[in-house]
Amino acid sequence: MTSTQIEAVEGDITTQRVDAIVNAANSLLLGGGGVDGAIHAAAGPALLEECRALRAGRWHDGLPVGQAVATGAGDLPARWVIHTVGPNRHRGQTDPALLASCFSASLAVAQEVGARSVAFPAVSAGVYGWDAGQVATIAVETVRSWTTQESHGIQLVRFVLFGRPVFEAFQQELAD
Ligand code: AR6
Repeated sequence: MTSTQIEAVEGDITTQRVDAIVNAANSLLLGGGGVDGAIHAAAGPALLEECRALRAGRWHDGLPVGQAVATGAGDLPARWVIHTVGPNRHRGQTDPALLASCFSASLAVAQEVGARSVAFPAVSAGVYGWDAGQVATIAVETVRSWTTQESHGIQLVRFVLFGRPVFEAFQQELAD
């Protein structure tokens, strides 16, 4: 089994030179605000086209919370975008297992497509209203446990955080 480096950086996920970046999408998969908007803006129309195709096919009714699906990455330096839908606290989605599932399902998809390096944003820590510290705890625990229990070829998981407080929450969690 590959041993995985897990790290946190402060920055913009759209510029990351990794195989796959994870998008904190919504179930409709057609773009939105936050990191989703930034990824679609940087990737260009090819990404939206692929997302529309997913909605026309398997994910006709939308991607459920906690699941993940890959597309190409359009104009981004990454090769794949892995879309996941975080739980929305404003809709009463407060189960930590749903958020953990976003990270484990995204890693499983990364493994399926053959990505060796994956960047994650702080899924659900923005519009969906989760506390950044709680997201950091769940994200780091889930990635650590998935990468030590599953058979995979993922060498690097990088959390890419927007803003100092979120970055520090992840740094602290990784130091424990
Ligand atoms: N790079 C890295 N992180 C970013 C970037 C970026 N370019 N831009 C924002 N963030 P959010 P959610 C951070 O709201 O809470 C969208 O409209 C942001 O500061 O993007 O899962 C979707 O379409 C925060 O720390 O995602 C959904 O409707 C983190 O990314 C909904 O928002 C997540 O914030 C999803 O909400």
